[in-house]
Amino acid sequence: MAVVNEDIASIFNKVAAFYEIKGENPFKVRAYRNAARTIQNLGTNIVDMLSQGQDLKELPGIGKDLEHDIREIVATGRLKKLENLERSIPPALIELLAIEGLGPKKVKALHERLNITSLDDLKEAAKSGAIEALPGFGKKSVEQILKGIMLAKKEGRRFRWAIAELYANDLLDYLGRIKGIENLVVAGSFRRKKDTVGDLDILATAKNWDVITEHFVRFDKVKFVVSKGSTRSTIVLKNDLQVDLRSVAVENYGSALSYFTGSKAHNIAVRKIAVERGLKINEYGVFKGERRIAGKTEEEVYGSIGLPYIEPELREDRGEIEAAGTGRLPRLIELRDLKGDLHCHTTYTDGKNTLEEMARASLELGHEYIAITDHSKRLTVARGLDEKRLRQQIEEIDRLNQKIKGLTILKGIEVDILEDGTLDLPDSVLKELDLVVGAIHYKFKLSREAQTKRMIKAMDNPYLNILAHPTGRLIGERESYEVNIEEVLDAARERGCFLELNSQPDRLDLNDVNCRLAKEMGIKISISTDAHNTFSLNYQRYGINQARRGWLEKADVVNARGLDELKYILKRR
Ligand code: DGT
Ligand code: CA
Ligand code: CA
Repeated sequence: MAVVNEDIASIFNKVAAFYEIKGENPFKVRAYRNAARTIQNLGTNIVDMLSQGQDLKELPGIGKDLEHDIREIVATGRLKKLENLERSIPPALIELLAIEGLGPKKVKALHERLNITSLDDLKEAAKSGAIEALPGFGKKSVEQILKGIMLAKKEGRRFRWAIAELYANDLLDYLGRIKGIENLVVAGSFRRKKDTVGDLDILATAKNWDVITEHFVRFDKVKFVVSKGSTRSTIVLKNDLQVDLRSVAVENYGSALSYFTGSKAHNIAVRKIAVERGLKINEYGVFKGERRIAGKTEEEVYGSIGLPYIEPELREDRGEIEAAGTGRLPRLIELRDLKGDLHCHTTYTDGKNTLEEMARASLELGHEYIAITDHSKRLTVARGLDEKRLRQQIEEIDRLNQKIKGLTILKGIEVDILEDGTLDLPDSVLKELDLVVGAIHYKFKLSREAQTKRMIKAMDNPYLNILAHPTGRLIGERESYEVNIEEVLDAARERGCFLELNSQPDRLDLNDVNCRLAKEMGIKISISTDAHNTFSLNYQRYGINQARRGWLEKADVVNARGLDELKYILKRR
């Protein structure tokens, strides 16, 4: 049974919680919790990293001991340390520990004095007044506990697309091996490549449906089975991701796929057109009165209402149906259109691979060029480059460009945008570079006005080519900063500046909607990885997903140009 990141994270979270209840050193508790978070958000399988011989200690917060634990989990699926801890504490207490406002001391007290071992016990005791009567608890903490219970039970957690993909691939692999499966596909927001997904909607056609269902509910990452039926089953995975599996008849496959791909708004708009044409569309097909006229493929379904096939990424009812009707659908950018990467880091700053390793990995991906854009000096935690070290890097790039054939390494920098909008390095150095990427790494909380001004001021510098991760969001962790994005886009267009679509799975910034806006305003986008190691040079595919959702075509993308053309457009003014 393959261990996934979520298994490791979940074990570490448990260790942290048990330590906490036992009153262990808070340092140890934090170390495990941080490690769990790092692993959960990784977007790369730890098992793959190990099999590729990568050093886990390069990951933030993973030291020698934690690496040792991870290797134990990967090798055995278990952690002895946790099992020893588990024997010493009632496991139900962990659930209580997750309630906001309930620390380990209180959980212990509730358990010992009121014998509370579940959320339901807790709720009952809170309502009956039993908790309020305990020393150390009052009206306020009871209120807080009740709110905490609600939060704990609240659904609505969403998963980054890249995380969902790990599980989706696993499931497809697993189900795909069953004899009798015909079609098998993940529909829903996953197929539309939305940046986050609420759950996975798997659609399958098969003759022996019972066998499939039995296999499905026995998937090794199942936490619990919600329902098991003849046409639909639902499970919740260990990481709390819900998965629906639906069976459809093979002749309905197209209409079911189109229905369950959504979005709901798109479906509604499609059905409206059907009604205008005297047709009815549902998951079972397209009907004219009682007669079924289409439904085997999605092309058939769209064709029945006079439309060409619409790519799933566009199905958000954002004008795609009108565009399809008038033959104006975009020809969406594809991964293979990208000729290089314009944002990455090396061991000169906080990258994990050397300049040469990054270059060779890029060559291997079939790139024509890669721009090295390490951090600038203000970012001291990343050992940002000052003039002197940047010049050393430039020299190394010159040497490597002689040595490595078939790839051009471009000289760049990810220069910090200072609080007043000036750049962290003088123009005299910037002008020697092939391109300058500018980014904000501090003072995220400026007023909307000040932040907008800061970015525009940065673009006033004629050497700034690309504004990196322009809104600063971290999916599920940090909102975008307050900024007037229309004003920033306007200023970018006036100044001949480009914006980045950062492909890190937790950034995807600009997002789909803003990419579309940029395109409509005539601003070009750089789909780059911000890779800090050779592996994440592969992340461009996540950026491509969002670019496609943002209607981008080849012509809208800076790094879909060949080297000569790129160099030409990088010369501002
Ligand atoms: P999610 O899971 O929140 O990321 O978003 P979706 O789009 O995957 O939504 P989900 O899982 O609730 O449903 C999957 C698809 O099923 C959805 O995209 C369209 C279709 N669907 C679900 N409910 C309805 C509905 O009430 N009406 C219509 N027309 N379609 C629906
Ligand atoms: Ca879904
Ligand atoms: Ca669903």
